[in-house]
Amino acid sequence: MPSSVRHITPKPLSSGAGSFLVVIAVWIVAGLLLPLNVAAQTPVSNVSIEERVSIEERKTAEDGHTMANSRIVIDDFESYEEGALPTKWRAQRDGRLVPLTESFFDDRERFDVRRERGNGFTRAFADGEAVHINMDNGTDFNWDTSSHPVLAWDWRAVRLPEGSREDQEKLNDSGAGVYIVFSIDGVLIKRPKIIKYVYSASLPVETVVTYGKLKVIVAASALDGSGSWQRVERDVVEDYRKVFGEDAPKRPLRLRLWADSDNTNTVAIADFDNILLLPAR
Ligand SMILES: [Ca+2]
Ligand SMILES: [Ca+2]
Repeated sequence: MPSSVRHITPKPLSSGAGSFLVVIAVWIVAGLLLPLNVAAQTPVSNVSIEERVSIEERKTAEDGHTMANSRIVIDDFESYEEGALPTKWRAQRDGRLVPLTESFFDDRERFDVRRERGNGFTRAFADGEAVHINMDNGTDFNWDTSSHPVLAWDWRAVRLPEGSREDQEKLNDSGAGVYIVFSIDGVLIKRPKIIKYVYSASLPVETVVTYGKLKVIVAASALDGSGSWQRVERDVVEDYRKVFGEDAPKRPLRLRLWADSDNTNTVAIADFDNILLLPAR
């Protein structure tokens, strides 16, 4: 800024010459500042609206691309203290999900978080009971089967319900289950379409058992052993087409981890970890 501007001394407004000098000073200062303002805005105003839209579109496309190509961790059970309840998940009451609290559990049914060699996981325990924890798609996690058709998880059958068989209603218990509610159809009578992946005590892997719109798919079997961790990856879009004969909904409604031993009145203990959504293979 030229030094002449700084040295202007305002005079009382009552003086005609003073008023004139003030007007001149304001005019000079405004004239000098205006280019500074314009300069300060230049980086923004030089980018046209079209260019800005194009930058935003590119950014969004890149984000979408990254999302579509990366795995989504629903829960790896690392964020909880040992012995805590896995509270990212919720209990179901009257069909709705509500916060998971101790009031849902007792000495015959429980889900809690354990640690082994530093790794956190959740353990389901059911003594003559059925127990589950749930997440709703869109609220608790975000699942689009068109970008992420594969649901993966690790599980370990510590104790499977003795004598259970998913293909006989009276013996229908599964020591471990991963259950997806895809849709609920019907106005008066609600009919959910469900796939329940189970760790069966008795049936071979890939067995499918139908209970109306509930399809049970054996994803692991005690026939192949139990007691150690197993990784399961299921293309649910492919499985859905196989069991329902149609395209899977893009947005399943609910995900559930499950253990039951109520029909055989025995004990089931199962561990779950690394619940993931994977992009198309
Ligand atoms: Ca873990
Ligand atoms: Ca049962």
